[in-house]
Amino acid sequence: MAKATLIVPDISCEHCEHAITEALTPVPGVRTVRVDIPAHLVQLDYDDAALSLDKVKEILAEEEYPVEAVV
Ligand SMILES: [Cu+2]
Repeated sequence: MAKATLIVPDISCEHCEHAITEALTPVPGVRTVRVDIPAHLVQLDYDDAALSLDKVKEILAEEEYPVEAVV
């Protein structure tokens, strides 16, 4: 298990939260997704044996929420 916090500047409202949650929750290896709208963050618990952060970034970029940084 691993945790990551992704900075996603384009998160602005509940629509964004919903879109990101819907995009990531079904991905194999994702355990929990939490979106912090005012902080523009996605907090992820995931299985790093099954899923890479590069894949997560790719999925978010496809949803038009590019990841600025991982902290
Ligand atoms: Cu939004």
